[in-house]
Amino acid sequence: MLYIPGIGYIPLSSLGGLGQGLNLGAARQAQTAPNPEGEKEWQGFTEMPKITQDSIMDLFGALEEDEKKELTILILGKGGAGKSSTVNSLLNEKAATVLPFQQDNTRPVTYSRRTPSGFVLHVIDTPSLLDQDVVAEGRLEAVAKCIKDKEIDAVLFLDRLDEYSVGAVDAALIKGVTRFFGPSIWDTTVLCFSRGNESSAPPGIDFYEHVAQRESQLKKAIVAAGGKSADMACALIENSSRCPTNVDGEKVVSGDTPWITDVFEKIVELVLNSFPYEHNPEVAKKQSNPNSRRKWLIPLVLAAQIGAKFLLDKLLDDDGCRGDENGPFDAQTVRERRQELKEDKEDQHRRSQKKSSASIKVSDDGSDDNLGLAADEDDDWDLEEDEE
Ligand SMILES: Nc1nc2c(ncn2[C@@H]2O[C@H](COP(=O)(O)OP(=O)(O)OP(=O)(O)O)[C@@H](O)[C@H]2O)c(=O)[nH]1
Ligand SMILES: [Mg+2]
Repeated sequence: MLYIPGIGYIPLSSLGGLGQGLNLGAARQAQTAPNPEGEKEWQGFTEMPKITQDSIMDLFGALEEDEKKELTILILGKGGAGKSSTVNSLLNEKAATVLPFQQDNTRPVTYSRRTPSGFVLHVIDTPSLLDQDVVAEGRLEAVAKCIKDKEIDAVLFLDRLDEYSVGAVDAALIKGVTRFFGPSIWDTTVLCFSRGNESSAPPGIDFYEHVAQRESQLKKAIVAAGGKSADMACALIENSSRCPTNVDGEKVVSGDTPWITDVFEKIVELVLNSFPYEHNPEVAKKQSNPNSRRKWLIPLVLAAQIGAKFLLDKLLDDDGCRGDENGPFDAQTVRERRQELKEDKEDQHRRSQKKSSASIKVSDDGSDDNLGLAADEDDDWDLEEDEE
């Protein structure tokens, strides 16, 4: 080990041999590189069961027919949800670091790029977005930086199937994601449950009932945070090496679903039917502010209400001129009634004009202090309401 002030201890092996000269800038960069480009051949693909390879190639072929030559997948979820393990399972490689006993929140966003037969697959693994149960703004920023100017075709939002409810921490995470990325991020999301094997259901509860329950809880939390979840697909994942396999060697969940193909299928279906997500902080801020959403509708609704009231008043008045509970009036009575109604209205109008000019006179004099004070108090009240 070599100690370099400002950098710390560096293993000699990482310096590539002392004879090659010490490039300290490069050594520092190697230690802190936030986003190593993980571009390489997709070795793990050739080691997948043949039937999985064929299915994935068919799915990528469907995207290519739709003129899409790249697929970018972003993985989000709380610490320990199984994000990195899922990246490794989907790529069938050890691309992301998995820590068995602790959450490593210091690890940056990990970016993997694979190029199977000319198609480009990008997978972005993220650290937990929570720090001690509180949404970590810095990590949200780090993810935003990594996906800047990128089209995200699908987000996999991961949670654990062996948990039984959406707790306050999960709700805070969902709210944080919605606030930071905007509610539209959920339009590009597939909900995924890791530990998707049958033993993850609580004792005595049917497995499928448990899955439906977990799915509905999470979707409710997404809707409560301002997102949409009606069409959101849901997939089960089992990253454990003990995951059962079918006769073709594919890992299966819920009886006989080869889950890797299933996840890719749901991703591709989503991509073919929706627009990719692009992070724009301004748009996200606007979308997630409930006060600014649909504000433009307020004057239209008010105008419609006033118009409807005016029409209804007119219809009711005219109805009273045309008849009563004993039946319709003759033409002469209708004319007389309408004339009476017109005179009544003119009279009312004159009276209200007189009243308002009289009240202006009183406040101009300043002779009635109480009246002036009450008006001031009313004004203050109006102002507070406006500010709200
Ligand atoms: N049995 C089982 N264990 C899993 C599964 N997915 C992940 N694990 C285990 O859960 C632990 C955490 O998994 P990770 O993949 O590191 O989780 P993560 O979401 O990346 O966690 P952070 O990076 O800390 O946010 C590891 O011990 C994994 O082996 C799964 O589907 N089944
Ligand atoms: Mg991880």
